[in-house]
Amino acid sequence: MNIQVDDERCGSGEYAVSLLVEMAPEKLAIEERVPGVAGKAFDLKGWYRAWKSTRTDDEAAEPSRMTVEAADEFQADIPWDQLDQAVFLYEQDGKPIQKGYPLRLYVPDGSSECLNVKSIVRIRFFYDQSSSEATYGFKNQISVDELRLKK
Ligand SMILES: Nc1nc2c(c(=O)[nH]1)N[C@H]1C(S)=C(S)[C@@H](COP(=O)(O)O)O[C@H]1N2
Ligand SMILES: [Mo]
Repeated sequence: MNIQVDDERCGSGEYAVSLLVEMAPEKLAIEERVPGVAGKAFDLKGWYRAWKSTRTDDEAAEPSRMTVEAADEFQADIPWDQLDQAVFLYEQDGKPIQKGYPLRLYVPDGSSECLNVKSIVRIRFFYDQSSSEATYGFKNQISVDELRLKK
């Protein structure tokens, strides 16, 4: 299963988890960031900067937030400054993760454990003026604003 990556300024791509792992400069035991959880993870911001460096010369510009979307349509929208310790869990007991396959986010500095999104299929980076609060929930719960737009 591939993961779709979209960056508002640097375009899009689709990657196997193994390729994301290969790109990531910092792999670690997830216990180092999330005590009590076992397995291998890679650092989000390190991976993101490595990915971005292949696509733009403007590496200084950092996103304001990241959203992740799951196979079950759960999603989370997280301000960039909550993501310094964030990791993606990709392997447990030498195998792809079973709970949360193919990729699970953990946000140790995040405002809620609900942000630890399982079964990620899409990762998006935005640069707009965002709220400083993280949000999460199921995609098909349409907001009032969206209903207004659709009439
Ligand atoms: N894909 C997906 N990820 C998800 C959820 C979900 O419903 N779907 N629930 C979130 C919520 S609300 C919590 S509290 C945690 C629960 O993690 P656990 O299953 O490891 O206890 O997963 C989060 N990640
Ligand atoms: Mo939750």
